[in-house]
Amino acid sequence: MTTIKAFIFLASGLLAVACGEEGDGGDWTAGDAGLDGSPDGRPDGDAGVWTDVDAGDLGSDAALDDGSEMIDQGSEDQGDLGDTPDDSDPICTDDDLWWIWNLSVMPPRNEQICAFVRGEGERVVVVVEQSTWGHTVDEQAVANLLEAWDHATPADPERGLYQVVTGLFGQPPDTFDDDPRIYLLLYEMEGYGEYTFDGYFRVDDQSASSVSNRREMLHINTLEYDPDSDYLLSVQAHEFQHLVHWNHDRDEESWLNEAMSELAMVVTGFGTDEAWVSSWLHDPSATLMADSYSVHYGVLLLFGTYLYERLGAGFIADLVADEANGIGSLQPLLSAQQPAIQFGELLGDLALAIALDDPDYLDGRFGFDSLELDRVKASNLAAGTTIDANISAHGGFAFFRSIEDLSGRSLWLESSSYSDLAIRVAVDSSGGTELVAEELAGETVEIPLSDQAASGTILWVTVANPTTQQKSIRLRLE
Ligand SMILES: [Ca+2]
Ligand SMILES: [Ca+2]
Ligand SMILES: [Ca+2]
Repeated sequence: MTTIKAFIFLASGLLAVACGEEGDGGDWTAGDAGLDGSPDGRPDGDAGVWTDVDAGDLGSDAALDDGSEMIDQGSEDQGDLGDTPDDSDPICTDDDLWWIWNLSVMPPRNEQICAFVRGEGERVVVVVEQSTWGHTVDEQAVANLLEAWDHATPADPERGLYQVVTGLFGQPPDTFDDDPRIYLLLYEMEGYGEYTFDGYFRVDDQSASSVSNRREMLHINTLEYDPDSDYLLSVQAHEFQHLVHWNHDRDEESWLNEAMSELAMVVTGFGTDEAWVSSWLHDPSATLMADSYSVHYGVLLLFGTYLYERLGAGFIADLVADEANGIGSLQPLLSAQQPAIQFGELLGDLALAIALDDPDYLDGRFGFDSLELDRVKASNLAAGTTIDANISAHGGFAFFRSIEDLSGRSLWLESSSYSDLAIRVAVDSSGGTELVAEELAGETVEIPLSDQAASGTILWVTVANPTTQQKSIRLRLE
């Protein structure tokens, strides 16, 4: 069994898991939906099984397998939604039925479950499925959730998850219920095949459709983790960012939206999605600007955190608020910085920051304050040997490292596309970090290294490719 943690961001349609049957996905329409899967504990590789599929009709009655089971919650019912039970085995009325996605089938099926309000805070309402109450969720867990959302996070003892997330990313919508609180619907989600899910933001709930809960809400799975565990609180911060992002920009590209949700995990302090980051550092081949079905949370967390640390909270708020998408949104905001920054430069600096993680060097742009990174996997650059490397398009990275004595040596780089690649050469020694070269030009470049020769010096060469085409580079140390 592969345990998967999944963050699901669903836009107008929905996504489905193809699980090796990607060809079958073509029957459905995804629109700009995005679904991301992440196998817990072994994040590498499996993300690719998630596939965008067409589900254009889902969310309407017509697409349901069994329309007869549906109960249309008209707006007249909304005032009664969210009952608090007054005994241990409350009667489930229509008002206590909540729409969910049954993710044990693909495409996910709209169904209803019986759930009751078990806790109300200033900014959050906790609703628990009847069969889950007393099984995987109890009063203490609900109390802990209210505390975490309303009052304190590991990052800030004075601000809860709600304030930390909205303070950085912006405000959530309040479309239907005139209630500014976020509803957490906790239940035990069945997995699909060998995959399980942690939670999702269901865009249907932000529509007026007959399968909408017409609430600002997040769906959280309590089957694998306690709802008040650091891990699931981190997931709640991640999903909450998607709800906030939805309020500002409904069609942002998955990778950028997910990078912000990963940043939400970092800034609330419950966790930093360590398994994904570690996975990427051990195999940094996944690209930054990947398609929605192949995003890698590790590199997205690094990117989102880097943006925040280098450019500040105002930049993040502006980015989420900007209706332009992807690099089309990032570049104008970067150009407005003093001095202006090119997106490619930023990726080049990020690559070296990942390699060195030295926030004390220069202005801190080559390190992370919030993260302590394992060493990224790098190709060994031995003296006298030539390395030919391809750098993937759409934000591919490559890392090279040498522990050779640099006395009398030069690094030779050869590429026909220097102006497109963002290359950084640096040494890391007991005397500290030193940037040796950046912004290289010319087809062949010699970088003399004798001045950098010192005992224990490590040479780093990092390359990032911000373009839409694969690039190649040749390296030689001699
Ligand atoms: Ca609301
Ligand atoms: Ca947009
Ligand atoms: Ca945008």
